[in-house]
Amino acid sequence: MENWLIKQSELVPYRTALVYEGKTWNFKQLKVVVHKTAGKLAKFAGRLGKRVAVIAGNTPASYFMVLALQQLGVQPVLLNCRLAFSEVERQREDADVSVVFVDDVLKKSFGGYVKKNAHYYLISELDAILPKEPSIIQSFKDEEVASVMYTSGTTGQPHGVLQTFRNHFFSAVGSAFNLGLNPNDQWLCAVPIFHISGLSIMMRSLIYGTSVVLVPHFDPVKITQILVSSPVSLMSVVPVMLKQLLNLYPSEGYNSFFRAFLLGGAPIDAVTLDRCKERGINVIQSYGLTETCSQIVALNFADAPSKIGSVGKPLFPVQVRIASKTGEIEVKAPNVVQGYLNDQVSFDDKLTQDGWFRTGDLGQFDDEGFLFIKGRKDEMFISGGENVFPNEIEAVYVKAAGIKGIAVIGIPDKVWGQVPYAFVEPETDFELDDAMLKLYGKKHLAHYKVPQKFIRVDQLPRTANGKLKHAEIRKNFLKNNN
Ligand code: S0N
Ligand code: MG
Ligand code: MG
Repeated sequence: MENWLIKQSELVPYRTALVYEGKTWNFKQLKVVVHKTAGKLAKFAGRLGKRVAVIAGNTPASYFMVLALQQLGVQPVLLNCRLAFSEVERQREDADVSVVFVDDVLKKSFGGYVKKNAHYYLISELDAILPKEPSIIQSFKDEEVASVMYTSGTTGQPHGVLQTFRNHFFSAVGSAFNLGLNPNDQWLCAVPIFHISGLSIMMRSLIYGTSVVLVPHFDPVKITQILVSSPVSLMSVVPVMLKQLLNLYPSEGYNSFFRAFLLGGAPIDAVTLDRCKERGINVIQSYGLTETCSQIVALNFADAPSKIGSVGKPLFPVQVRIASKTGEIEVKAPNVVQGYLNDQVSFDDKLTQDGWFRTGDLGQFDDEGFLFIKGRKDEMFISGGENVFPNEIEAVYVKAAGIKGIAVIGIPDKVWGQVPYAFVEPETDFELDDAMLKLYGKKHLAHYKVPQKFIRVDQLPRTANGKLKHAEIRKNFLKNNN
């Protein structure tokens, strides 16, 4: 494939590529600024290695950095800015990365680490460097890794998902065949660019030659202003975002080019969707994973109003199957990644004998072929669009003083969808203090993983071979608290 950035700078040089807080870059300017960043990276020459990590904010600086690395044939590893430093370090080491760029907007959380650690740099440290002529790759190879993102699982540590240029390309194709493509489309990106929800907006922009409107933070008031006054046509959201935007929906509606919200990341309630329908707001529900480079199933404009609750039909390049009436969703598609970094065994474990990827999500097709999500095979739950794996939290807490056993459960929450609660078996005669337990969690885990409540129990229910019975704990808790 052509180098997408160079190609668009030739095909549509004067079309807007990026809008950020009143500034715009067309594709020609985007190429210039990205290649300049690539030229500055020459200073790190030998040290860049195969992969470079970016703790990205939703800013042009992070965006240019990700593209610059791709232009140099270096794999950008996008790290979640909400992670605790120990989590970041684990992923950095796993990815064998010796240079980490931290967006300056994250100075508050990471500034101290940048000072203390030789591997870490603020992106602004490049400002003073005079760029050299960068050695830009002329074509994107199908199987070359374009981005790496970490996802947790039910066993072991988070895995680096290896997303190739071909994966991104077919993901973009599937979305375009469904939503249609307008050369004047402007896609608002308020979801993090370190998630595939955000990065896929960037990759689509490069593949389609359309604009990204990037915002630094999810501020519903500011975003509503943008949706009213700028020609934004699409916006990706998770449920918590859509609900807040809906509460601010203005009587005059959004700008006349607005086409739809692309909703993904977590299931949403029917009441919210009904409220959108009453107001004539198009919501395209979708379903996708980091391992599928974003959506694989989505509704279309015609069916969305009548198929509330469904995530739609498999997109054009995608095959989905479910073995029984309600069962695990399995997928085969050119946008399914080929592996996890350093752990092909775990990835291959997720493939069926005939090569379909097992998602861990449960689903059901209706008679017309629309998919409905029916839960999870494991204990994973979603908080504000972030996947949370209880085993990861439990593994951190069993190391804490005074904790003999711990089970973490996703409990329904009005704002976030679900949040973690911990059921704790204290060591005998040990006084556990909630504030200390929270502090301990915040030191080792991203804040959204830290249990909101710690409930003492005498004994956690376990199977004969010692496995925690999460379902039983959840059932009992909900029964006693409803
Ligand atoms: C919802 C967001 C924006 C909330 O973050 P916000 O408002 O920036 O919070 P802060 O001001 O930083 O913090 C305030 C307090 O709130 C806590 N907090 C923040 N986030 C969460 C959370 N998720 N759960 C629980 N608590 C949270 C903070 O910890 C803080 O508390 P203290 O002070 O105690 O620290 C933010 O969470 C967000 O951006 N969420 C969305 C993430 C996302 O994009 N997920 C999608 C991941 N899935 C995929 O990428 C695959 C699907 C996909 O590709 C897709 C998804 C959606 C749409 C389209 C697609 C597609 O297919 O293209
Ligand atoms: Mg440093
Ligand atoms: Mg212990």
